[in-house]
Amino acid sequence: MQQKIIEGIINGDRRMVARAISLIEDEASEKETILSAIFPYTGKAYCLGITGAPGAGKSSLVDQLLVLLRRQGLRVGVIAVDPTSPFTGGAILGDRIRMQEHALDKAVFIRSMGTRGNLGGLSRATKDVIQILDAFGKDVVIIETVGVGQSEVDIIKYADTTVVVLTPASGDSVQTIKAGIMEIADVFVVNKADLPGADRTVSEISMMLDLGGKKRAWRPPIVRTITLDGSGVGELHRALLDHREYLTSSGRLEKAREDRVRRDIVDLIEYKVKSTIWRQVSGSAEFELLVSRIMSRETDPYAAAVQILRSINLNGLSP
Ligand SMILES: Nc1nc2c(ncn2[C@@H]2O[C@H](COP(=O)(O)OP(=O)(O)OP(=O)(O)O)[C@@H](O)[C@H]2O)c(=O)[nH]1
Ligand SMILES: [Mg+2]
Repeated sequence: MQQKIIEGIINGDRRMVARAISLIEDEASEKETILSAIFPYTGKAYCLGITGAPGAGKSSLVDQLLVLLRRQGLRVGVIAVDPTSPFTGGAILGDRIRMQEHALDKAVFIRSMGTRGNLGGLSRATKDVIQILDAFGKDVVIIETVGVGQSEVDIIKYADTTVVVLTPASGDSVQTIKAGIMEIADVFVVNKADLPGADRTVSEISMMLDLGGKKRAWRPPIVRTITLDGSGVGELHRALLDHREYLTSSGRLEKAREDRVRRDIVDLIEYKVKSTIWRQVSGSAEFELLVSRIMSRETDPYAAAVQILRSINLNGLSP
């Protein structure tokens, strides 16, 4: 079966891609064999991250970008990640409906993912799905994620280019928007520019970029868009191409991807160690005894952690 899935992915079989993604979501043990086997076929896809507040217009923008990317003849994968919603079996309805016309287009693959609170986390799963879509032959993989906290900042770290979508309507002054989100932007979009206050939002972002006065090799452009009539989407597309060109010609793309490999290995080691330890410890009699002894102040968490570590067997780390 694994072999069938692996060959399916490489040969462009959508059903096998969907199967592999389900295995990743289930944290099935087969997933590692599959990811290892397809790895030689990865590294070609360009990864685009789109984040912003709920309802900022991310899906509408992706929808319109898809049209331009398809016109370039590119094959595109879209992963809509919602860290705030539980896993729903592969569908965030709104995204489904809006991107429907592309669903008929065989060169476009759209999939939604929600959180499952598992050890590997949504970030790990997203990374794995990007790999699958890469090996599947997608030229561009777009990750859409709601910008609300740390988790989606982690997700977006897999993107080569990150777009942060803001709106005038949100009433958020730019200063109040989480610093973490502002820092990851390679391109800013002020969407819903048909609504009042767009100019102010643009100038607030611009002022923020000038703060600190440090000279940037890349100053994130600020693009206004109205997805209702598509205005500004062409400009956004050009800004994305410019950023990609900047990354490629400066050698930063290669460097960033190398850094990602480093982080990825560390993450995987941590994940394996953590899950192995947790499988042995969680709910064990020793663990529970230590909890009650800590409660009665016979021992303390520091001593308990050391005691548990001594009894852990890390040989034969589980996947
Ligand atoms: N006025 C106006 N409304 C827009 C514009 N773009 C999107 N909207 C509306 O904003 C709402 C949210 O759009 P989505 O594209 O679903 O936004 P999103 O950021 O993907 O939303 P979530 O995935 O739920 O976080 C929809 O009702 C859109 O019709 C725009 O340019 N102007
Ligand atoms: Mg959306």
